[in-house]
Amino acid sequence: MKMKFAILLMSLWGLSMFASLAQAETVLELSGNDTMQFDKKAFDVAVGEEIKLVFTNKGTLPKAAMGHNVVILKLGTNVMAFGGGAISAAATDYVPQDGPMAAQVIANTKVLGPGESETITFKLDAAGEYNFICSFPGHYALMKGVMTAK
Ligand SMILES: [Cu+2]
Repeated sequence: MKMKFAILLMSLWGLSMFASLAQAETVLELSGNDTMQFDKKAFDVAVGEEIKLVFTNKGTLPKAAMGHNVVILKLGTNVMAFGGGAISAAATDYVPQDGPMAAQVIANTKVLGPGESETITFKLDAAGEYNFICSFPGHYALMKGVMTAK
């Protein structure tokens, strides 16, 4: 009887190991700083895999002056047009919530102040080069990078 229970426990453990392997996810870490820079400009990820992006503002300047966010943009989005247009969405952390620009956003963080961190989860469903930017006014020219899904 005890033996059967042990076997049951072992097989449950095996199942949970398998489940955690099947749900493998990619964890990416990115930060922004007071000199208006991301610490990384390029990531390689797998198509369809769950991506966990941990974004941290490592700066010390006040959020109103040097806040940062991350916006992952759909394939084919014009970064300059999006960055310019996003300025009008101040009430929603410079991420438009309706219209054609909202449809260009795959995922985004809020605008973070000094020392703040936020984790977002998303998937990239097709191979290609996805731009990411900070859409805080004036930052997208410097704060941008590419996430390549293969
Ligand atoms: Cu920024």
